[in-house]
Amino acid sequence: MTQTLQERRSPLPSSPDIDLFELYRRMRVLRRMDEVLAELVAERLITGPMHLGIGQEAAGIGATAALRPGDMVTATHRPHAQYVGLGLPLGRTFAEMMGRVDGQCGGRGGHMLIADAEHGLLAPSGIVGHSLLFAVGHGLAQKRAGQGAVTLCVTGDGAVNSGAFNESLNMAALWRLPVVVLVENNGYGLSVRLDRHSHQTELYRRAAGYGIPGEVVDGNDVEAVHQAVSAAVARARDGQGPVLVEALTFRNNGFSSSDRGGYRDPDEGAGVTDPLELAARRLRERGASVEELAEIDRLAAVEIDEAVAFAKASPWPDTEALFEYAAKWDEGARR
Ligand SMILES: Cc1ncc(C[n+]2csc(CCOP(=O)(O)OP(=O)(O)O)c2C)c(N)n1
Ligand SMILES: [Mg+2]
Repeated sequence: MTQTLQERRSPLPSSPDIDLFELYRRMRVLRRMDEVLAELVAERLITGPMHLGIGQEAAGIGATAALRPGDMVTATHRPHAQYVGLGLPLGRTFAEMMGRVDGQCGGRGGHMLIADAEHGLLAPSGIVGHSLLFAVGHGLAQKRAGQGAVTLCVTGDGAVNSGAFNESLNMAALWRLPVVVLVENNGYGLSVRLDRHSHQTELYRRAAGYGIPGEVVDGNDVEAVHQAVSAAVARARDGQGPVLVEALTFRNNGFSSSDRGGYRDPDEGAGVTDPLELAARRLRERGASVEELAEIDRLAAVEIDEAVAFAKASPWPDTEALFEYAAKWDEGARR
């Protein structure tokens, strides 16, 4: 078992027949990543806002595991599950978050704006709802290319009342684009509770308005998410158009590192299923030993430690080069 886990240390490409062990391993790596990121923010080795996904691991990990190489993902300001799920090299990812030169974007993107075309992650955006606009573009290109590739568009409950959400879903449906929209419904858009910004709180029902299938799934159950998104992806790949999947989950943390709190009941999270505990319990019921699970945890911690060490050793970008780069973009924008 240990041998197998060692082999699994570097993230595998996504595969439709992935097992719960691998899904659990990815969630463990992601949880550890976010825990360590909170420490790096406290140490001011990372500055700027930080959006963690502790408690929401199952949605992003289950969904990305339904993809295959050549597929595309558009993410939000809370994208770490996509980074881990798509198998981004985490040393470079931490370097990016710490503003170092070895980051995927040379340290210019920060934690939420990592683009990594090789791993199927393009056009990140911190603008709420924009992941849908990009997904329509990718989906149209994929449909024209005719290779059967699919775009997974991750968005949050906070985006559902944006114009972009409505316009994109309408176009995706009209053109039968190979797009799967995953709404990570964690009950809050920033500090606003879902029932205060949306009269219809069962978000999957909106699919009916676009004439596409809509499904709701337990977003804390990684296997349930994986299954639902796999079925939606298969349908999209088959040319039958978009599907809206709502994953019900819970945001354990504040909105970001700058959250001042005071807008929710401290007991709200009581009794909410922890996705990692659920998966571990299920693995135990299926015969995994305590030691095997502990080994997954240990290896996840080692993987993150190594990624952080890589990032800390990475140099800062050259200041002159940063100015030159910014000036080049300014010039492009003026043209
Ligand atoms: C168009 C736009 N409006 C407002 C914001 C500020 N903003 C950033 S994230 C966010 C809430 C997003 O909520 P949700 O989509 O549910 O994602 P979550 O933070 O819950 O993961 C808001 C209002 C923004 N980035 N873009
Ligand atoms: Mg939300």
